[in-house]
Amino acid sequence: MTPHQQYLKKPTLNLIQAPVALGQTLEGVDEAPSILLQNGLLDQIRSLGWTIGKSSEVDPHDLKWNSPKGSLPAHQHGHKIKFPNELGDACREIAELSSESHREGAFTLTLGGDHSIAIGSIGGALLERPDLGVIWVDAHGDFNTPETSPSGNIHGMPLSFLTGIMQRYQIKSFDWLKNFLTRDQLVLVGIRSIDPEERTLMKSWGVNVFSMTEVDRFGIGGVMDRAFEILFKNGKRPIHLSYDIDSVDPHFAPSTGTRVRGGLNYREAHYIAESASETGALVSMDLVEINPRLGYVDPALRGDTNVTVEIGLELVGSALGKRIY
Ligand SMILES: [Mn+2]
Repeated sequence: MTPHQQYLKKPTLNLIQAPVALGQTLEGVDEAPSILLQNGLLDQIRSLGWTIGKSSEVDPHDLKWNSPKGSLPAHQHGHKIKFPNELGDACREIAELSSESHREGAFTLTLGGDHSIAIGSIGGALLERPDLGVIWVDAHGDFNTPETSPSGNIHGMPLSFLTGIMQRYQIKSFDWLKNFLTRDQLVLVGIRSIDPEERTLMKSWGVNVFSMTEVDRFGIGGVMDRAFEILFKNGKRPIHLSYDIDSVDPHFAPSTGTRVRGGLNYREAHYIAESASETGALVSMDLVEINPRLGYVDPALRGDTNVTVEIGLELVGSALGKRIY
């Protein structure tokens, strides 16, 4: 069986490894791409009928906290934002690979790293596909700005970059971002932790949020039906799935940096990826925030790493066409 998604020119998948950790403060999230590969990611993708095209790795050289550029946490405009220069450069590199892959008409899979990498993968995709719809699966809002963020960590800000809200801070290292998401291009699913001022910003921008409360109320099927109603309101469009593993309940995905209880259960997590694939419009995916190191520190937690890597691999499989029946 050959996989078919209507906006792709061929059943080929290009892989972007983005071992980026500077968007947050815990070591290890940069190790996820290689661990996913060691655990059979490519064989699984091939077994679903895809051909592996180009595999690229973003240079992790400058992406450590003691980076040779010596960029200490940068505080711009009197507000908090950490490592904007390093992350702007890394995301530009990811964006170039992503836009090239979208132009080629292949499926684009980007492995983080922390969620800051989505500024690159989606920002690059938007250069080729300005009408891209995005399903953002997350425990958090990811809508912070240097003014609303308690930490200054960019992994909590990617949607402010991608919606253009961040333009007013004139962060030069991100000036390659050209196209931005509008309200009807973005839905958030699985949300359960939002910073107070971030919430105000999200409400004023008018983002479509399906929090865990809506998952309880409508079931995950009802939530995804409503999500696609919004994204396809004016007809079909290509879809990107940005999957933060912290959306999944820590019981099923413990090895991640910012765990929040009350998340997606195992089947809900899969249904999101399956339903995105079933639209026939899925063109790209991010898988981010798996931190294998959080399972290494304590040998007793070794099993945590294994189950988290495993569910990450399975979610990619579901997005690429794996079905129960
Ligand atoms: Mn996130």
